[in-house]
Amino acid sequence: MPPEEVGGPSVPAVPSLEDRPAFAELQEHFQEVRELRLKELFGQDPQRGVALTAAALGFYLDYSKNRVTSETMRLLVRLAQESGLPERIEAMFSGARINVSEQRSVLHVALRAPRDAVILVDGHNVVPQVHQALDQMGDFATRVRDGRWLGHTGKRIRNVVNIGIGGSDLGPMMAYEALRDYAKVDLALRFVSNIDASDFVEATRGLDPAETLFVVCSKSWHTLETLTNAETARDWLVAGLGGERQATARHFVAVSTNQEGVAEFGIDPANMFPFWDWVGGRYSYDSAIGLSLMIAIGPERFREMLVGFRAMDEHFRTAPLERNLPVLLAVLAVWYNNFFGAETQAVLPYDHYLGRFPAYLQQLEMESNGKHVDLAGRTVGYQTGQIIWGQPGTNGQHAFYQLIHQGTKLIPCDFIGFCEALHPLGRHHDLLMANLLAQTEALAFGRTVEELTAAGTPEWQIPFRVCDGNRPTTTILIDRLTPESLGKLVALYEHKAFVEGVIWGIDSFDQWGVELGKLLADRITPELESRLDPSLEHDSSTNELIRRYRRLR
Ligand code: G6Q
Repeated sequence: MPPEEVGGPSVPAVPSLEDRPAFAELQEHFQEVRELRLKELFGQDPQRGVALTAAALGFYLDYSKNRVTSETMRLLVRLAQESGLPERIEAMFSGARINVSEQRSVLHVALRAPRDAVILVDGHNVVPQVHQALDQMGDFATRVRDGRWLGHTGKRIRNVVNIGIGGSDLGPMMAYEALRDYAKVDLALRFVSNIDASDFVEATRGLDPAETLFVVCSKSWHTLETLTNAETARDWLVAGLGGERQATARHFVAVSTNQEGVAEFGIDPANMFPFWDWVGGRYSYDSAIGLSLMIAIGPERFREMLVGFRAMDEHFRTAPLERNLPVLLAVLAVWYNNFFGAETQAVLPYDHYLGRFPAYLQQLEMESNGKHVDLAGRTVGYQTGQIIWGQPGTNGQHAFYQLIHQGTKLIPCDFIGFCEALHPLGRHHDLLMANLLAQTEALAFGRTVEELTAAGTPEWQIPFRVCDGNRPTTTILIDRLTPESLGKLVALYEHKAFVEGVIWGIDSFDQWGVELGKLLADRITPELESRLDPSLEHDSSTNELIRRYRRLR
């Protein structure tokens, strides 16, 4: 048992993963089912495709094409139960400091709580400040959209450039792409994140500074990339507006928890939008970090998105574990990760607007659950964290699906599709969805020697063309891509990552590895920039690379 105290908040007294009774049962059960084939499972139970499904909030989750039986699901849900999941869900929703290594509450759910909800952090209800910030954002976004907020020279704002990185970039960018069809057409939204100047140059290429608003997003206001890009943006703007430094007042707003830092940079605190240390960066795009998105889609649509988030929060908090969508996705992930030894999972949205969704999930899952110690700080003896990757269908089919169909690796896939088309042009949507369905069918059932022979395939070619099948997939069918359904979808995966973390017994809400990366470059930068040859004390490889770069820069 982990100790009750880790020098900070208490950690739940739950046995380590491998010591939970359901884990041992699952290990035995795995030996019985590992060789089972989906074809047989479907053959034995003609209702399987109806039985192994769950539906809620307009989402239909079909997990029947996974290498599981009802017994597997029962044991996996029991494992979640034995991990203390119900208590941990309550702990998160009620503001307990479940981010143990940073001793913080984890309250992205408060960002979408209704106005009259009460969520206490240190005895203080945080919901009113959430709504105050939303109102402030709504007021500002409306003024930019309807032209009451003008640039320094009196021109209307036509371009919004979001400057931020990681959690302060991926969320708003993904959601803007996802909801582009709902965005104001005469307002362009662009994103700058990389320290590489090419990013800034391309994002601002062709823009008129007099019509451009920069939204600088940084929770800490200490992030090298964001502050460097913000300074470059300020220089670009001042130069473009005839050197008038005071011009920045109408062209820069900030989103941060660090008021002092923002003021020091020269942004009027009146143009600063707050969020709080109980919101993790990768869980923050429904806070003020979504300001640029709100400017693009409008406050009403943004609130619809929050309604979607909230509906999934409620579902997650109240639905029985065996019908709880985030729980089902999470236990399946644990099944493949910890029993089949799968290292990666593909997420394949069949919607072009969700092009950035896999990249967004990559951070959500990999930063949350890429951890090697449990809540008590002890090294874990099992795999955590999945590698998430993917591309929207059908493009991926013509690229990497080959390896999923016929390669040697097991890659469970989530297929995400929408029943109603946003653009009902010709046959496009039916063709798109036919591809989604066909892929899940092909991955599950493959193509056998007999089928190939019957189709007249030359015998010598058959081994190359056989598709084994038995490749697991989960299909998520959603009515339509709207702000509300996007909110539900994101919350679904947020809570999935949380459940996995609870089962693995890790802190899904810190990111010390990212912090280390932030420190390291600070030491090398002066060595690259120094006019005199610096004395280098790195390893021989790093020393030589620095010397070569200095010679050629
Ligand atoms: C997210 C991470 C990380 C963070 C960025 C930007 O959960 O903490 O991706 O969002 O490093 O940090 P700032 O918002 O503080 O600039």
